[in-house]
Amino acid sequence: MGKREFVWKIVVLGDGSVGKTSLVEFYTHRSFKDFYLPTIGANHSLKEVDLDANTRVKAILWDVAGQAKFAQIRKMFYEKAVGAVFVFDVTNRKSFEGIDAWKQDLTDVLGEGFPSTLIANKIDLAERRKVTSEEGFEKAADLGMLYFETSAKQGDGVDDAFQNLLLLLLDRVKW
Ligand code: G3D
Ligand code: MG
Repeated sequence: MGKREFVWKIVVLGDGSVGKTSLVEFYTHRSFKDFYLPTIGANHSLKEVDLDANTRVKAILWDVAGQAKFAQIRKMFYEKAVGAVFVFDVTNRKSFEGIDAWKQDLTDVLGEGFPSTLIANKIDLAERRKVTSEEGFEKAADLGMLYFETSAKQGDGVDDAFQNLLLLLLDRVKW
């Protein structure tokens, strides 16, 4: 059997400053920068992963700008995505409460049923935490998402979060 290769577009959504760019940067380049210019428009980064001996995935991660205020621009950004990563910051309750609206925004364009992951980021800031693991987990269950907790700064949980989404996507194409 020959090797098969998939190219998947995955969008990374969430409020400004929750760590979207940092997560993508860590996952694709193993680096963390303390200072980022706010994303303008969208960044996209490529990650190539062998999910099994016969399966290579090229994941193109689109990291939306928090300031993408225009529905028409967001729609272009979402088009042809096969999966989504929703991110909130555990020290910012408002970013957690905003997740439903991000999900709805994407659903309006893609329809229901796309595989997605909820990421609770910045767990290194434990003393400033405003959202519990239970709340995060419950939200993910309600919205039909996987759930992972990460620190893009320390790298904790980042690979797991993305890898499990890719495996879920692979499951979909098998059937
Ligand atoms: P965004 O792309 O969602 O807007 P960024 O978010 O990736 O630009 O990150 C926003 C800020 O949060 C950055 O700091 C970044 O360094 C910080 N950050 C991202 N992830 C983590 C994390 O896991 N832990 C901690 N402690 N900080 C994180 P600045 O200072 O540039 O605003
Ligand atoms: Mg950004």
